[in-house]
Amino acid sequence: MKKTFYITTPIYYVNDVPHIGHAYTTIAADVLARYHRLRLGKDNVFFLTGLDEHGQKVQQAAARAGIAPQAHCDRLAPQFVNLWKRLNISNDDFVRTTEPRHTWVVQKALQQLYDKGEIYQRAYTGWYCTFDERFWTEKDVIGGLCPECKRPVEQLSETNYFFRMSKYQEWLIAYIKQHPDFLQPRSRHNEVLGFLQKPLEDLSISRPKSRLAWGIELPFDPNYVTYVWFDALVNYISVPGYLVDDDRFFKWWPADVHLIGKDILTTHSVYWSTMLKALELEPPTTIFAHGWWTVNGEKMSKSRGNVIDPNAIVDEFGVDPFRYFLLREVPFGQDGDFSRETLITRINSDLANDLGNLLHRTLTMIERYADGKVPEPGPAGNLDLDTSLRQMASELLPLLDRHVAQFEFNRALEAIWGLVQAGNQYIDKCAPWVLAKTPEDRPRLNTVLYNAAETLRFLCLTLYPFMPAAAGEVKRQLGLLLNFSKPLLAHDISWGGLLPGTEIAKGAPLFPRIEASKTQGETCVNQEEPSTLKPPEISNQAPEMTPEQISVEDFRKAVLRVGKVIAAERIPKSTKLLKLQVDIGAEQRQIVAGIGTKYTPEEMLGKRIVIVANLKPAKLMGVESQGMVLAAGDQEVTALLTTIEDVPLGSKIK
Ligand code: ME8
Repeated sequence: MKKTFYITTPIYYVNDVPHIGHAYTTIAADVLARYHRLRLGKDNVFFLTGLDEHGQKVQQAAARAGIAPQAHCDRLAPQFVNLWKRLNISNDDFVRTTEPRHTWVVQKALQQLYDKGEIYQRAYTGWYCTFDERFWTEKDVIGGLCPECKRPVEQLSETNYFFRMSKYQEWLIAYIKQHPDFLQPRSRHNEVLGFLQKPLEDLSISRPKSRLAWGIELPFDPNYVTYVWFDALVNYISVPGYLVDDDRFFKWWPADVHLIGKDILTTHSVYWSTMLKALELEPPTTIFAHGWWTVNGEKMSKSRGNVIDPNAIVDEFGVDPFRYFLLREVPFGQDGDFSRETLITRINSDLANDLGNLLHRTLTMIERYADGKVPEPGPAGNLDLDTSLRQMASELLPLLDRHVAQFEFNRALEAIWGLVQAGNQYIDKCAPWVLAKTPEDRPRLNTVLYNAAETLRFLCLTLYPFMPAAAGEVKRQLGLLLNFSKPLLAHDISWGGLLPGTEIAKGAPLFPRIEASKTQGETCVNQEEPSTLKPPEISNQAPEMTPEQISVEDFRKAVLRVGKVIAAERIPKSTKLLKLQVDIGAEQRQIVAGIGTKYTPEEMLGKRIVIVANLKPAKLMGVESQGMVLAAGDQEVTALLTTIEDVPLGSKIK
């Protein structure tokens, strides 16, 4: 493994506030940075993000706001800085391209290239797209529109400075072919090679001040400013110390990963690589272009009014659910669609039901059965169960190393959730609540509790890069002594690292369930509002209720939830009664049900049922029942109620 890791995000334009797309790239980069800090230590990782403050887009946005470009940048920059703080982004530096430490390097690099004859001046006539800030040739333009953004282009004749990009075309093709990991995912590698089949032109790297004043002045001609892309790309070398501090610079360069969206693949793979070649610097190891987010199936745009503000999502759902969703929902190279419904489903099923439940039930049992301290494990009784859990935990980190190296965040999270589910199943199968009843089973109970807690320790470690706040909370509640900024040592990642006697501090549920019904309820209210609603006096004519009818309000008083039977046994001396332990997501219920003539305890195990969850607890044959199972049958039970679809445990029935 390489000793250092340098990762960058694009530097975003300050023409508007950040949105979910910017958050996506930055969160992904943060996960990689945190992951590598866990493996290499914090001093060997450098994570850079920042802002692209020059160019036409920013100048126009400032003009719209009626203020000077620099004032506009100063006004918007905190929106990015604050959002990254809120999203727990652990960047090591934050560059703004108007800073002297950057502009100085841009000018030096330009001068070097000019002195070497890599930059020359010539008159040029072409089709200019203001939005993309670039010229197109006659053959590129279709019907007077920019081939990229489909906006109208205008013919411009200008004398500009050009970088001899064309002379590196053959070199670049060969380099890409020889370095299959340079452009990722594979589809992007092919895309760029396809693009390079057409002759590459030289790149205009200047804009006359008469047309655009907001930029870095060319060091060799005060009538021009630098083209915004030439300026912006240089941030990747200016910040680590190019031409300023060789030791620092070559500690980091070549960058390991430039993480970008697929929209800026050409500028990075073609412009940047050839610029670096001309500067006699190595290209970055990998440029990874991820996919594009749409919202409810539509392109995000201000005019559609569907731009997702990450702050609003965080206000409503929290930081870690947002981070988790973005990386879990869609394979990293592919496009994805954002909707509240899918976000809520993920939160309820993966976070509240699976992970939250594992933590909650483990800590509850350690509190209840072991005085709130992680017990000393007894001898392993049921060896197969214990061994497979232990093996799965021990193999998790090497597996994650592979997924993370391939940018497979969704598969990494799937692998982590494999262990979450294994932990829950382990508890279901070992049934600590049954072991707790017999003093002879105490050693086995201790082993089971220890193993569940140790599984959570592995989860805490591996979840940290993805959900740092949640991992911090698991660490606190489990009483773990972990330092996430130090590289993991062998004993951290070997089974048995959790110290018996560790005092736990159970807290509030890690991820409260989101009541989807609340959102739907609000929508319903809106649907009833139109003028077709009957005026109030007509409601007086509503038919009277018959004695056996109840109002919808009466029905809503019953809270019905989906649960899963995780343990079942007969109640001694009763043929009819079964005692069930039912998992309803955020909690577990003991329910005594009169279904013993129809079902055996074994048949009930794992069954998905529906319970009345707000029934006053009652005792049946001396055993407490905290709910009621819904069943069909006039006299005898003939069938239990379940759901057709596999819904998250705890889902409400309406
Ligand atoms: O292009 N889905 O800045 P920019 C996914 N300043 N990612 C998205 C997205 C979406 N819908 N929208 C934006 C620039 N992004 C230049 C970069 S780098 C030297 C200069 C993300 O503000 C994605 O990473 O337009 C994309 O590449 C980037 O924001 C573009 O940000």
